[in-house]
Amino acid sequence: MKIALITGITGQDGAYLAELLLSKGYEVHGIKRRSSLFNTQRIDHIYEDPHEKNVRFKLHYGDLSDSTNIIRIIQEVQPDEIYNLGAMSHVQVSFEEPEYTANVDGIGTLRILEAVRLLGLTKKTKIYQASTSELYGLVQQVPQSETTPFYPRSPYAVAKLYGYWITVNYREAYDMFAVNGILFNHESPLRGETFVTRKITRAVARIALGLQDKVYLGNLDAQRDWGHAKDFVEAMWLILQQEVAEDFVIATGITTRIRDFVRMAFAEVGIEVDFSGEGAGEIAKVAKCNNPDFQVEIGKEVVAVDPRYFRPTEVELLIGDPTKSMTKLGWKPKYDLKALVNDMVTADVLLFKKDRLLESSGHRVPNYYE
Ligand code: NDP
Ligand code: GDR
Repeated sequence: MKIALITGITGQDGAYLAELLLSKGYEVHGIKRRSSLFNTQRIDHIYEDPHEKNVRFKLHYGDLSDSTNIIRIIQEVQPDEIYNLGAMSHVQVSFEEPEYTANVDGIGTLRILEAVRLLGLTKKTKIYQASTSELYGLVQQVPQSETTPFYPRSPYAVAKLYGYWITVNYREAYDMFAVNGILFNHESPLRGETFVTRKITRAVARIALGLQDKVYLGNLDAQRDWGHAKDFVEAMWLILQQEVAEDFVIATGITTRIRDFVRMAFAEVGIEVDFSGEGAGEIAKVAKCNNPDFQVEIGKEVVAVDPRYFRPTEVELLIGDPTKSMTKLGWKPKYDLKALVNDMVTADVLLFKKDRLLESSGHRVPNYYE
């Protein structure tokens, strides 16, 4: 039985990857942070009681800022594969926490690599580093591929740039199987609530159900190459199954503006929206409402731009070239953007029907305006 260790197992990708590896017969270990409240909602459905025998899913307390903790866990687990997904992963928040982000996302990667080296596991343990399309930053060329130069545009991206190069360096210096997956944006119903797609699908569900009036967003002109996280974790696994350690871009090859994602998400609940105005003055109003289940007034303003969500430096255009991953890995995404949006909106409508039920029976339902 292969043994995998996943950092960031409580995150979106960690949850899908853990599920995938368990289905392939792996013993899966994950590192979770101590938190004052339970933080395992995304993996509760695969949790196994540690008091039982033959448990294949095990969690360890840890943090990427703590070298001794990382060394001890890797020594105990003796993993065949490490997936380093743990990170302070929010680009805008990284402007507010630049040093912490550098420590966890940059030096955290070094801690994993160095632990494997110090423990003499360089020939046994393969390492996957969660690199990102944010490395491309300011557009140099499109579509972006494995050979496109990097120009990071946030403390997050700069920290990930260190993670990228230290992974390449350890591969070359110590002949380790250490590789980067340069993944473009990938989303799902498990996506964190403050990333733009999930913020939109949650708001669409809540507006349709009469729980919220409107949503405030930032730059609606940015373009992203969005895929489904379920497809993308499959690629992570494939990258570590190769004979040769190499870096891969994982993307769909199609890019879409934030504004069009908004349109698509509202369309899923039968609402058509019209945008007007420009920049910080842009809004969207309901033009049509074709779903008898959701009665939203025509002309109601449901989206407004708030400059607080503008970033000091923005990444305007991402569009990936997945040719290498499609040919060498045989990877092909199953979800297109329409299917992704449908999956997310459907899940959020279901989620917030629960809130509506609570509200109708007198419980206070909090507002979510992040
Ligand atoms: P999430 O934000 O959903 O999950 C991040 C995970 O990292 C969580 O489990 C979080 O724990 C954990 N974490 C945060 N800080 C630390 C720390 N100090 N020590 C240990 N663990 C920590 O991210 P995703 O699942 O979306 O992304 C996974 C990885 O892939 C990240 O590294 C991200 O930067 C990268 N990436 C993501 C892309 C995407 O589009 N999703 C695209 C390209 C790269 P907790 O739950 O306690 O907060
Ligand atoms: P990104 O994702 O920065 O690409 O990083 P995010 O969803 O946060 O932003 C995408 C684009 O949408 C614009 N935007 C807004 N973003 C947020 N969060 N909230 C808003 O209200 C809003 N309005 C407009 C942003 O300006 C941006 O242009 C994600 C993360 O998962 C990273 O960890 C990962 O590395 C990259 O994707 C690839």
